Amino acid sequence: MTAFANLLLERADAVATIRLNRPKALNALDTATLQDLARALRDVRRDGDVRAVVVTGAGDKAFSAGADIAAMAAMSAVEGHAFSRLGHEVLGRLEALPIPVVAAVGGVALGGGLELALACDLIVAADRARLGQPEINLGLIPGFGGTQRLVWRVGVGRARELVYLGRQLSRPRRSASGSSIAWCPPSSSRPRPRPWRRSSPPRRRSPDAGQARRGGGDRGRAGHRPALRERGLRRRVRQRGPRRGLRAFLERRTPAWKGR
Ligand code: DAK
Repeated sequence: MTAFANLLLERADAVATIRLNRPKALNALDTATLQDLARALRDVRRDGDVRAVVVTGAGDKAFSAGADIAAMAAMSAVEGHAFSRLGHEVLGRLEALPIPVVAAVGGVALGGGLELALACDLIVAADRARLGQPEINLGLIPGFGGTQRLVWRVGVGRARELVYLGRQLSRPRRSASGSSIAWCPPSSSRPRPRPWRRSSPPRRRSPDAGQARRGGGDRGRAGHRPALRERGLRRRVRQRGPRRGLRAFLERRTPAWKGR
């Protein structure tokens, strides 16, 4: 096992588990955590024996509650832009791994936390998990490529509900076929991150599977890289709305919005 400051990297058999390890802050993503994630991904890429990756969060409550609100509240516009850039870059590297990646979501996956899960190939969610993009409540928009990846994953209508209205996804009462999220049955408190059968673990499969998937499976969206809309993002971080929202969260009160 490798222990980074805010993250653990474990290897069992041919599966590498990347565990965000800031449970007291609900595994919120700050610059140091994103940098740790980049380091862990570099190690995974160098390890030729890894056939699958599981990304998860420490503790029972959260996969990740998103970008670190306290850290963002203290950022200048330039720092905010660099933070967003780093998030894009690291999630892009995760998405580009030539092996299947599973997000095992045991609690909340909100904001940047859901964006992290969306950069994984599969999302396996515990019964009590909640997934959403609540940035709108903070005067922000998803800043790590979620606006694009969410549309690819759940369709444009559902994505708009999540992003514009801040709605959250929880386990549907009836299992909907074709759902892009695998919900675990009510009896299971933790997600079973291994969607493969015991008789057919990743080591038993051709390593080409991941390569094939990268080459063919996602061809429909080739050329549609998540846009880091620099001017738009820079404008957002300079505006007062986000500041108001971020501060209100930290002070545990409802933000008083002004203007449109
Ligand atoms: N960041 C930092 N700390 C967080 C956090 C977060 N996102 N979420 C929770 N925490 C901390 C809390 O402050 C609290 O810390 P202490 O007070 O104990 O020190 C601790 O985690 C436990 O949280 P709660 O006491 O609130 O726990 P509850 O069970 O009552 O509530 C909750 C759990 C997940 C419902 C609640 O914590 C919550 O609503 N959290 C915020 C979720 C959220 O809004 N996520 C979105 C974050 S914004 C951009 C760049 C990036 C982004 C956007 C734009 N640009 C540059 C343009 C990304 C944005 C986001 O992801």
